[in-house]
Amino acid sequence: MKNILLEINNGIAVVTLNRPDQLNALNRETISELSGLLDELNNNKNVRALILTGAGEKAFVAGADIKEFAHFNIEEGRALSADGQTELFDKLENMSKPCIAAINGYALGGGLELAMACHIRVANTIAKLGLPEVSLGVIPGYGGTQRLTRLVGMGKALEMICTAGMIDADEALKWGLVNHVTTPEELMAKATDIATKISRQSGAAIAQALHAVRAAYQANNGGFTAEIEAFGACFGTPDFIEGTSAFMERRKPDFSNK
Ligand code: DAK
Repeated sequence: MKNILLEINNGIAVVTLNRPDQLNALNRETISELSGLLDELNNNKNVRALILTGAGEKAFVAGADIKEFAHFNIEEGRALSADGQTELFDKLENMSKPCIAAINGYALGGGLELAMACHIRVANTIAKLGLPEVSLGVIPGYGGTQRLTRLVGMGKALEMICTAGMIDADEALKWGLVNHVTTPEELMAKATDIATKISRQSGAAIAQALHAVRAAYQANNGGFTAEIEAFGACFGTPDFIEGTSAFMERRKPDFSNK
């Protein structure tokens, strides 16, 4: 794998997204590598729990790779959102082993969506979490509108999504978006501690527990389809072209609101 590091110790797989010079932004290649790795780890009987984290000091994952998707049209946007959701984000949520996001810095856009598809989240004190997609003329397209709403409720979800703002780790703890906050030095130890406790329990029972808890939300899964359609529609707007161009040109966007 080019963009992912893997270490397995005592039944715990530590998966590190490794594009630190791009703040571990998720490009197609990384999504595809991670998708294949999840299949392998889910089938590996020696692995009992996973920890996902980002390489470097600054970021967990700073989002989907804006440079890669800036030129997509409506159809490509819609298709990619649908593929990404099934290929990676749903797959992660549907794993039969608990996945812990160790959020070691920015978790933005697709990065926060990745953390929210994990089952448990631990953040360090420098973490910043947000869904800034509307600042680019697009909306969260990897399940973020659904998973954030489930985790923190509609009011807080709409505030985060519509302001494109970021919150720090302590605020995320108050919102219920993360389970624990640690110092940067203690982050992996805390995640490992949780994973170790998991690894001492019955794996068969844990797989069933994951299945049962997920079922609490499956009665009304139509929101994911609505998100894909709305996400695709954004790719045809002048605001999307302006938002992504402004990011790449390192300037503030001047939206026409069309
Ligand atoms: N994509 C691509 N490159 C990124 C990136 C991103 N999301 N975030 C950072 N980088 C790159 C920067 O361009 C820069 O690269 P070079 O210019 O050095 O080559 C490098 O990482 C370091 O970033 P900065 O120089 O900007 O570092 P700062 O400390 O000054 O700022 C920052 C850190 C996190 C505040 C800033 O980098 C930032 O605002 N990044 C963008 C955050 C963002 O808006 N993320 C949300 C992206 S939207 C999709 C489905 C879903 C989505 C997209 C598509 N499809 C189905 C197609 C979801 C969309 C998103 O995630």
